Amino acid sequence: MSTEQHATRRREDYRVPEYLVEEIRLTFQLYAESTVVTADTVYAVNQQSTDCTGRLQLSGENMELVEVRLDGRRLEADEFEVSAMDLILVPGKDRFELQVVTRIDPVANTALEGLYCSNGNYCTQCEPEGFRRITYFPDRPDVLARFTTRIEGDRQTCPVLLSNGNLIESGELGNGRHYAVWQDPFPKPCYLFALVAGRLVAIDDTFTTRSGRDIALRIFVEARNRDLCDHAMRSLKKAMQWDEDVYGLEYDLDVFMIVAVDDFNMGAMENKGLNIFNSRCVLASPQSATDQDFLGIEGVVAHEYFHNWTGNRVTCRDWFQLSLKEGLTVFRDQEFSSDMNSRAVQRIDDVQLIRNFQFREDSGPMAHPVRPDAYVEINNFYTVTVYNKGAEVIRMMHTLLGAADFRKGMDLYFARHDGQAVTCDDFVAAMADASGVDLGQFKRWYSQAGTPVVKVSGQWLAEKRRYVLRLRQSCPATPGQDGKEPFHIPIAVGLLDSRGRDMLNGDRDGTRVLELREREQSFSFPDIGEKPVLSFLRGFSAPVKVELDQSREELAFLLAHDTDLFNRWYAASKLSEIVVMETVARLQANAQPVLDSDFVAAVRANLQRPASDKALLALALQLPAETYLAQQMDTVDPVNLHRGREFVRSQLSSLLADEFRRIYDDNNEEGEYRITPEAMGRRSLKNVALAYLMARVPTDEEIYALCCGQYAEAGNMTDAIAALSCVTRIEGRRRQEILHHFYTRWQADPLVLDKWFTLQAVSPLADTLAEVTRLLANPSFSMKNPNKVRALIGAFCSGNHYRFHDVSGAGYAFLTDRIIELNATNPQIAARMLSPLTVWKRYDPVRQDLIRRQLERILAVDNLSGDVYEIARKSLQAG
Ligand code: B3K
Ligand code: ZN
Repeated sequence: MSTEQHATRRREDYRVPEYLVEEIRLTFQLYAESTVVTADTVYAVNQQSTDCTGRLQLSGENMELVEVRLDGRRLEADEFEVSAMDLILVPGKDRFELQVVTRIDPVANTALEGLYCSNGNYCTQCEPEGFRRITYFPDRPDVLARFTTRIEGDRQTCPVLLSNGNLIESGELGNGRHYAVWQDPFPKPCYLFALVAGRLVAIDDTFTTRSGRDIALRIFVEARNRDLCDHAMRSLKKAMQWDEDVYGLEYDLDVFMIVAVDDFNMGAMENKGLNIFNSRCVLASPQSATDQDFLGIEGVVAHEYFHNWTGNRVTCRDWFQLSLKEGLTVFRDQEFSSDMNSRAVQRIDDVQLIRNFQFREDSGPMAHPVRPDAYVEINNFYTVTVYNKGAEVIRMMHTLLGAADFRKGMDLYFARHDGQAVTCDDFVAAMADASGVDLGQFKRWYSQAGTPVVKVSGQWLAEKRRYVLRLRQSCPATPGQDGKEPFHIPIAVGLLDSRGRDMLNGDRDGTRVLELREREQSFSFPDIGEKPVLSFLRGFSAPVKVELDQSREELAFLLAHDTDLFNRWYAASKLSEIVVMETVARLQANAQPVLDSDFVAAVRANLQRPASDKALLALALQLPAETYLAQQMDTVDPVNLHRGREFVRSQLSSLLADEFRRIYDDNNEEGEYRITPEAMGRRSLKNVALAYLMARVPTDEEIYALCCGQYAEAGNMTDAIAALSCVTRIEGRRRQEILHHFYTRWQADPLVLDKWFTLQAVSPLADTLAEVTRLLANPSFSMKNPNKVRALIGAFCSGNHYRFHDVSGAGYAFLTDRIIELNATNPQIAARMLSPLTVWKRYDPVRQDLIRRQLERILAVDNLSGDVYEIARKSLQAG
């Protein structure tokens, strides 16, 4: 397909809309393959607009236009222009009502944007540009309208008919059909519109707001899932309470609804008053969900709920401002989860995501600023940069302003912009105005892509009793941005004395926040009477890479003593990184690998120390992921990387077998299953110990039996999956038996089967690709279901670095075949799957060549979607 069809949109081209919408009344006559949508819309010229073309341009895609009426008069074919992407007419008046009738086919809609069917139920996904697949409309977030929605459907197959707002009418239509009318009093952009119809049951609860209003809470699921909603409901109520307590924000409608559907492109969607969720982010029981699933559900339910204020009441002016709502809402859900669970564990998880994925994105061909300047397909910009780096940007403002002034900034933001569509500049202005802090330079975080590097050197001047810290910042070039201006970076530091006590009395318990603004800057600390150990970037106070020469002794000291729990983990992770990379280097030089005995001693000491926080110990014991370590190599060598990491794992396993066994036994008591931070921490420590015990080469028979016993007796999914995951890494008959057992036990539960697919896809065994290929034909697998695609194909290609990058190139060809297939059915998912191929320049010439050829094969496909085109094209251009 030619480049013109994939036009680039630019932030600088923004124009205010020429027409605004006062109200829209929608009528849906639902039929599986031929749904008729009548949209009656009142338009008025926007007084703010300086454009006076007189043309009304409405977006529309993938539907049949039945008729158009202007103030009741049916327009002739020559009175409007209709193309594959829009409908244009000249209304000739400043205020008018337009009726547009369209016909759509929800069953054929495999892209899962607009109105589609999932398991026989109707649902919608309109963000960012799905509403244009329902009717012709100004599908942009700065056109806010009051919506009234009438749904007509079959009573038998669609007893439940839902849309945004409040139910104002319902009744019978004859012929076995019925209707419901919903009205949303809050003006909203069309991306927040939602409709759900189907055979669903509701789980009900209520929440009383602090001003005393009773809100009806309802979670809709298929009847078979009725018992799996308690955790989601509890999470919702906690989120509602938290938003009142921390931000003073109350819910605004009388009812809040969540619907779970199986086929969904992402996690969930914050439609006003009617959130639609991937069932993966709602359904849970101890038997079928892991601790991570429970935490994930709590976080996503909260995230979507928090959008009601940050996203819905105050929305984005245009899609370049996506981080306005996403970065802020991710920050809010992270803080919520920190308050509900362990703050340090939450921070480590969030930072791992940044380091493993966002840093990688920032160093590849798709690198873009938190507020991008241009895109071909906006769906490609729902990224870890916009979401998670965006959240780090908000977090840095929180650090610079302090909690109290940050809250003042939020209050001012809502006071100024409630009911408006605004920009990231508006948000920062509210923060700056409320606090008096100058955030001018800080705003570069929104406009400059790439991960800044901070080079650190510290010196203790004994005779002056002074410690001096020299910092130098730089940022590598990214596509379209060669030179970068210095960032305003909050750097939290501590200095520890030889007994591990904080020497600074900073604003936060021995922590001082330095503000690095220049390319080079020195900071001086008086009254430092002994040589301190530097604890740098506490809590990961900025999303930067740190270059700091710290000896193993210093890292081991920090691991044992740092008062900042995050930095204890960081020291552990840095220490393991050094040791694994050393092993990899020896393997590359064909030298015999040896494990550093000081490292073993540090790990042993860590295991012997009384663990106050078991979850933290479990995290500190885990070696960095191969995808993270790969980023530390000049030329990635997947084979030696894997072997080196496995060598360290198996050595630790045999050298510390007794310690791991003791930890396992001490933490194996499983009474009634609880999802408290303590219980989760205990399970994760026990299961990390099990994984180490099972990493011994050759496998210890007694341990193998222990592991199989844990699988057979597990009363919860966390323990079952942990054991199964160890077993799937070891070849043999028992592996097949136990996998078969799991499949048979859970055949009827698609979410649990996703785990089964993933475990096989991430196995390091040699025939994994052959197994993954066979699994494509498993009756429980479907290319139409995004969860299955992610669980099997995504897990192999993004989660199995070693086998995916096999030098035969078979993994690359496999992925390319799948992408080409998905391009025709679900372009959004196809484009997501491309990500492991984008970083091809980081590999050796042989692999580079193999990947490049696959990218070229993708670009040669007829009818290539804009989604896939943009990523494949940018990846190749980087070459
Ligand atoms: N806002 C939605 C994401 C929509 C993605 C469209 N490709 C979910 C969320 O971030 O809350
Ligand atoms: Zn969001």
